[in-house]
Amino acid sequence: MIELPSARAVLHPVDEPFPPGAHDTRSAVTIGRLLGIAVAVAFVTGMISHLHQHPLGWLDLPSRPVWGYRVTQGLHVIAGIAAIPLLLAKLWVVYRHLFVWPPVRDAAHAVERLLLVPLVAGMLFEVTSGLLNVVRWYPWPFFFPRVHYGVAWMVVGSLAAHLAFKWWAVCGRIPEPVAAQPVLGDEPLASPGAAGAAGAAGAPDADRRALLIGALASTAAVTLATAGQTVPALHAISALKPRDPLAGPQGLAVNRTASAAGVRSAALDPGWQLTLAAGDRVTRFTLADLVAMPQQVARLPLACVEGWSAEAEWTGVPLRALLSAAGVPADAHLRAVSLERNWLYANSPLNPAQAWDPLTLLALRLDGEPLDLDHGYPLRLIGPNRPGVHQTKWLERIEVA
Ligand code: HEM
Ligand code: HEM
Ligand SMILES: Nc1nc2c(c(=O)[nH]1)N[C@H]1C(S)=C(S)[C@@H](COP(=O)(O)O)O[C@H]1N2
Ligand SMILES: [Mo]
Repeated sequence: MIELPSARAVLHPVDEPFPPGAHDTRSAVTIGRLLGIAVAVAFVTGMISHLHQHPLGWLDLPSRPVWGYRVTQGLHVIAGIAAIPLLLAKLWVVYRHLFVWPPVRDAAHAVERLLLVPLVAGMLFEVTSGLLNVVRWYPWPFFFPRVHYGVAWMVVGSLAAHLAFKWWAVCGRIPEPVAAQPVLGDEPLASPGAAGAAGAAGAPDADRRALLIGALASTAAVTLATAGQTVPALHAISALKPRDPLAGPQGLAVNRTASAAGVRSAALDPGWQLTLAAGDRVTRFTLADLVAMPQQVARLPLACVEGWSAEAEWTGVPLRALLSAAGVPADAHLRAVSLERNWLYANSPLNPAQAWDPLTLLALRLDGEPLDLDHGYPLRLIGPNRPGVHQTKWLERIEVA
């Protein structure tokens, strides 16, 4: 009779032991903590971005600090990219736990293992979809931010469960049946430090250190290579910046050109006017009217949701000057509307704090020169602490929402 190898021997061939240190609980916790920090930063900053773009009726975000969105969304993409090597390192450390035998010990273990599916799949989805968005490749039919947002909750929920289960296990509340012990030189969860005593081959501390150094070095490398799209001090050394924020007309990147937006002739029309509509009170301003008004100069960042940002000097009419001239109520929520049509980012909301902030400008000039057509000529909105998608170009109307 031919003897078949046991399932366990197939999954864990006995003659291929893993280096003990790089796959033990301590490594899982060390890499897990770093990954946990990156996910926490990405989650919190992602929620802030969501609140900017989907304002709650009862919570108006402040218009300060000026650099608020630049920092939070810059951090989002930095933490998200840093999570990629950390996630790979974490999966490398723990993957053979996925093949323990028997696969399920009891009901609690079944739930724990089931929740690894949304955790691992969700993390892989978040980093893939986020990265593809940043490099502006949209291979899917769905609206990226909505799915990325939903999966963020799924990841954080299943991560909380993962941490609860690990904490429970590490605290020894789950008796570890012998058959379910991690295999091959690994140490039992409840007694970190046992691997050395088990007499396994290799030096666990050196393995662990090598793993940690490798993970930290690759995380630092991807961060330094990309973060220069938002951190000015890294601009020169970030060779793999997804976007160069300084490359474009007037030394500033362009997200969508006037031609792509289909606004060239409307924007260049000498009869262009800005309409301010508050109920049935409608006021119109020609370009000459706006140029003749007192001008305000402000250094403000343009901070794209995709994580690139740059500061520039903007000159224009403070929106509040027009609002008070037209008698718009101080508690009104407004909408800035572009000449552009049928596009998600052709208009943007302004809450009262943003509308009346003295730095919220209807900008006519960029770095001292008239706006380039691609930067929103004849008139664009630029305000403090706003996502780039809300810095509406080629303005046509400001209306009470
Ligand atoms: C998105 C983040 C994370 C993912 C995708 C992830 C994934 C995994 C997977 C697939 C396993 C193997 C299955 C198992 O042992 O149950 C595991 C084990 C483990 N994880 Fe995580 N994890 C994450 C975050 C964390 C964090 C933040 C910590 C703690 C600081 C942590 C601590 C652990 C521990 C202690 C183990 C058991 C390792 C062992 O028994 O040797 N994990 N993780
Ligand atoms: C690590 C886990 C991650 C979590 C928990 C997370 C979470 C979020 C959340 C909640 C949002 C707000 C979505 C909305 O406005 O409805 C968001 C937006 C965004 N995330 Fe992430 N994210 C993660 C990773 C990443 C990565 C790795 C990248 C890129 C490398 C990335 C890039 C983006 C971008 C570009 C947006 C803006 C989308 C838009 O408004 O158009 N994210 N993220
Ligand atoms: N009308 C209109 N305004 C717009 C956009 C757009 O697509 N249409 N893109 C926004 C986005 S996503 C960003 S990041 C900024 C970029 O401004 P810039 O092209 O002048 O750099 O413009 C914003 N204003
Ligand atoms: Mo943007």
